[in-house]
Amino acid sequence: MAARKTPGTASNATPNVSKDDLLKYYRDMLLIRRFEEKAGQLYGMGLIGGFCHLYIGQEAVVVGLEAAAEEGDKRITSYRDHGHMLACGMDAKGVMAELTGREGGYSKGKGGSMHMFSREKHFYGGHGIVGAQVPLGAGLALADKYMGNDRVTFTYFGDGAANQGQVYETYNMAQLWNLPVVFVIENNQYAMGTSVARSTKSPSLWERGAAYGIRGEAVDGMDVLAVKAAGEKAVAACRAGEGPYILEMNTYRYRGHSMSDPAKYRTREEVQKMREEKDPIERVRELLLTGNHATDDDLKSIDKEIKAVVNDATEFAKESPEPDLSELWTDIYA
Ligand SMILES: Cc1ncc(C[n+]2csc(CCOP(=O)(O)OP(=O)(O)O)c2C)c(N)n1
Ligand SMILES: [Mg+2]
Repeated sequence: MAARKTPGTASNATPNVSKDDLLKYYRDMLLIRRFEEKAGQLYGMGLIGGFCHLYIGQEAVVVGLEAAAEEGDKRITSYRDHGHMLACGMDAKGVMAELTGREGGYSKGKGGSMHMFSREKHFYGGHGIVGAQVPLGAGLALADKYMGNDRVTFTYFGDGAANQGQVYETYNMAQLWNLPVVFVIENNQYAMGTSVARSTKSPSLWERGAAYGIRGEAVDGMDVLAVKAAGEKAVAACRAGEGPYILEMNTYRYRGHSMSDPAKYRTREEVQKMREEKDPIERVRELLLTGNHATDDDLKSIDKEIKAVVNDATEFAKESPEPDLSELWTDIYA
């Protein structure tokens, strides 16, 4: 068995990539980073209630996989979901307004951080129960198989969720029925305050698929190009009718588990080292600069553009009213 992979361990050769693609990945990752920083600030100011799980540090995973996706492909994830929404093209305004509980939000201000959906972008949430989205993701893939199209579902879950029984029940059915689902394990090394080393006996999570005959691989989840290359391989297998595929993304979250995490289970130095040595946005920035694809000034103007998008989203959210009290009686099963 392969040794446990640390975040940032290379697993794929760098694929050829165009200047426009690099600029797009840079923009998309930066949008997530700046949006999440703003969400953290608004939470601190009391403008966001309930739970709020930031995605900062993990941006290359969704941006790389969205680069491997096609129109009509589906995605479903956990509560750490704002990055997934932005990466699949959902509007920053609607996401921010939902975080702040406003009428203009994706769930009319009644869902909050963990409960947003977009039929248009094929984004199926946003799930607060750890692992619950895994069988649902296989169900989405079953629907596509039943309809006879060649769509693929990306089903994201964490290293903590990967120890749940329902994940393995799902693996069994997905392989048995040959479902077009890419299981994406976002191994950010921690489940709340519990490190993978403390919770997990087997050295790599993707290899557990072998018990069901499911192929997979570990990927440097801090490298958007490696993520995209692995995503393309997985998606091609699914579209060719070869059944499910597991991608274990070795990544890292810089912030606490949620906004109320005192982070006593790891050192500041550990986080600092990851930020300095493996940051996914810095990596693309370097490629853009050293490849002479962009100048410092070009990147500064992209930064400005992204800040404006996030500020507009914040203004939109603040100006959007809270839902009317009568909304308490709508959109419910009763
Ligand atoms: C069934 C269930 N058990 C426990 C919790 C509380 N809980 C929320 S997140 C979490 C950790 C999950 O970690 P991981 O799967 O690694 O995802 P990450 O938060 O790192 O993205 C736990 C135990 C929950 N929401 N649902
Ligand atoms: Mg985790």
